[in-house]
Amino acid sequence: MTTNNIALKTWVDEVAALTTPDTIQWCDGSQAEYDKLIELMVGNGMMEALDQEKWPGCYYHRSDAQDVARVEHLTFICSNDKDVAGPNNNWEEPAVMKEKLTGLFKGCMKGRTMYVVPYCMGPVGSPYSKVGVEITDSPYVTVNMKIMTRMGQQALDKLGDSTDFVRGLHSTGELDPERRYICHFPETREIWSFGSGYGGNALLGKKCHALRIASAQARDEGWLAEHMLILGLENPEGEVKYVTAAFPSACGKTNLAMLIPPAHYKGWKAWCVGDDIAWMRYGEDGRLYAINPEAGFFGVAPGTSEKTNKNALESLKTNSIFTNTAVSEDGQPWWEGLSEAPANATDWRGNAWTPESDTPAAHPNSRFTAPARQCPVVSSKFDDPEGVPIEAMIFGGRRAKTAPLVFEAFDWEHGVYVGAMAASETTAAATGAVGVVRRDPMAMKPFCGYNFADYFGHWLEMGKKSEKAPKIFHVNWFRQNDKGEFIWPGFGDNMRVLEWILKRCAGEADAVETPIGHVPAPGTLDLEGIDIDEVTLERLLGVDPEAWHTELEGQKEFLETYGERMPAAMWKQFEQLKERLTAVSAS
Ligand code: GTP
Ligand code: SPV
Ligand code: MN
Repeated sequence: MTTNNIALKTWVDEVAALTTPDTIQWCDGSQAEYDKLIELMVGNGMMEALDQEKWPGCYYHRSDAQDVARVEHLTFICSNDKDVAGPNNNWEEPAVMKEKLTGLFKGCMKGRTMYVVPYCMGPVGSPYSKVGVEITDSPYVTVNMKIMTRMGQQALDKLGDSTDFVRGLHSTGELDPERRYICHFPETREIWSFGSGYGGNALLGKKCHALRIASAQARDEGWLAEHMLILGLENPEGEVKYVTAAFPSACGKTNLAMLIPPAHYKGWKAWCVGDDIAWMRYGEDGRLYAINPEAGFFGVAPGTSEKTNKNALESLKTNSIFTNTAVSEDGQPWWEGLSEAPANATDWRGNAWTPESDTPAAHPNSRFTAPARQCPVVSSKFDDPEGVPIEAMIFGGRRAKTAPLVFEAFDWEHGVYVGAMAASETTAAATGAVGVVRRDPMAMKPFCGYNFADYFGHWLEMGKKSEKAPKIFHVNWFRQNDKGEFIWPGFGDNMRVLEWILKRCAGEADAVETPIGHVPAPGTLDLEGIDIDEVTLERLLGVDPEAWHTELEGQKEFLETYGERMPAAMWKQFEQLKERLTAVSAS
């Protein structure tokens, strides 16, 4: 590992002086280094080797039972001005937060190794990629970073002697939830994370850098950093069109990103560019291009099966890390929904488990970390420095009622409003209550590094930059009947909705205008081979004015929270929606 970067070396020295580790290890990102770290962790019990014949290169980690998800109430955006962080974020003055954190970090790596982990978000050769360095005392974090990012020497080479890198400081501390903070300093492009070893709290390249810091940087530089999958759809003629989709955590991005089209879609192929984050900017041709800043998947395990997501299962068969799933007595990872339950297993807490146990074997937010390159349908453009051109952007969420299966926004400005008003039932990806409907604008509620009012303003500006901006849609796979059952088959069958979306982009499908947007005209949504009766279809595509009037009240309340800062265009969209809804109610 070599670098002459003075700024980096100086910072590493400063951090070492503060945290006093026993040793410092600069990570080169090599396989040998990775293997040694795994060996170290298998030796000290942090990792367990899975059955190496069936799961070559796969290992298991059980995190602290109090440390199994992102902690939104302990996540802070410490911009200089509170209003810049906005009502959507927890805020503290940078100097005050740094003083508090300095106290926590002081001497925290005593007896530990400090790993210096340089990483590149995005293809190393892309001018749109960004370098970061995470300093961490967790070997688990270090090996995960190797899968999730382009890590090590390649990132240092890209950085050269530039001072332009995100500085991420991480320590697991004592894993005490009372002494846990995930803090971002957007102006100085710094992240300080203390007291957690889990996922989005600790793998700083992901949500902390690629979304919270990057969204603020994107605002300054005129691009977009979004919580979106990137998917290519190839038609039988071999033409590939790309879409992005923003759904909240655990609402179907990984699944949609590698979907398998239904049997009768002969000659159609779906290609995965990314499953969680998209960085987008306009190309010289005026089209919006997306790159995936990540190199791996940190996917939700429960529900992942041959039937729902075969490509994810193929991706995670080798060289993967399983966190908080269950492990069968013969060393197989297992989770609810994967297959028939093993007769005897150890659950995510480390307790003996059998199918008769009345608690889940895997934590609902248990995850796999798998290299994206192992995905059977990884896009040939995965490493393309220019990224892929986007036809359509899709917003969505988990809504039992109100939101129809799909609708198209009238134009960009309306589309921004639709994305901004997205709401979803909460999931196990963050600590707190599950199943409560909350507003999650553009699936960015936990990840926007600045004031949502300014963020919507930035989105509105992005639409004005080009005539060729993508079309905007909204989907909902999670509509339920009165018995609480999903009425849309979902998963691979979501292809049907994607095809309608692509047809709309090409001007090839009819739609019916409703107060909230355009829904598929009768007969334009391909329902061949699935059992959807008229009543169900009506429920799927229906827009209930009464439910939407209630929804309007929630939207108004939300807009008001942002006071004067909320762009006038958003209020205009609100008024227009209200008028359209009132008109249908009166008729
Ligand atoms: P994060 O990694 O947290 O950002 O989540 P994600 O958006 O990638 O969600 P993921 O694809 O992992 O799906 C989460 C859960 O939703 C899994 O249990 C899936 O089985 C389930 N799911 C995904 N797609 C569908 C669908 O179309 N219909 C239904 N009913 N469930 C789905
Ligand atoms: C999410 O919660 O949206 C995730 C998982 O993708 S984590 O990396 O923990 O944020
Ligand atoms: Mn996510």
